[in-house]
Amino acid sequence: MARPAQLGFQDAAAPIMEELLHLHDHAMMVVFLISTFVLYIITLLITTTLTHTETMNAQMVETVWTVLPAVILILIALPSLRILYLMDEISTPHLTIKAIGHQWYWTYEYTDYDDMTFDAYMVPTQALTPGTLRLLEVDHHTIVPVDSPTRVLVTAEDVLHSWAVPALGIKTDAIPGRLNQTMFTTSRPGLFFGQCSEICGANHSFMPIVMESTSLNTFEGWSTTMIQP
Ligand SMILES: [Cu+2]
Repeated sequence: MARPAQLGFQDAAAPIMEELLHLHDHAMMVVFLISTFVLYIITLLITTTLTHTETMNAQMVETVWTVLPAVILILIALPSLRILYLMDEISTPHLTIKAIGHQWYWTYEYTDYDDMTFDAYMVPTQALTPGTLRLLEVDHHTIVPVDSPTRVLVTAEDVLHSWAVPALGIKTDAIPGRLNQTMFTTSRPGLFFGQCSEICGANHSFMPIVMESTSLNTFEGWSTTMIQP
């Protein structure tokens, strides 16, 4: 989860998120290099008396300052495209969850089971128990087995919402009449918090998402209690 005054990303809980963190660090290195270089040039310009102000031709340096930025852009674009296609890949999921956005709660359907569906409402502040998180806790966690490829089908029933869990590297629009598909595999057990990420109305801030990654045994025990008679 996010900490107060946090500057970077949350720790990755899925392989795709680790890839995204690497891309971010890679891009930031390029940014720092360019910024340092530009700062150096600016310092030179304001501390040096300029000479050769009549120069009209500089073929060599013009070639370099055209080609070099292009190469740098390609060095950022290629790893980015690689992750884009990795995120798009839906490989034989072990489990499918349908997340439906409502004003203002999420409904989850485990479509591999008959009649396994529940609503997840935020726990109001006055009903919180010690150790739970204000504005992030929900009454029903969405539980998945750890290390299992899980597919999420995201849609909405009323207005636009967005199903987002930063630690898993997921943000998918929930659109009425459309079924968006995304995929994640949790790499460790834990609670991963997210929030609706598309302004959807008065209680947009109060429809959080809690993904709980547990062992397969715990998941199976929980799923039998959740199936409606
Ligand atoms: Cu929403």
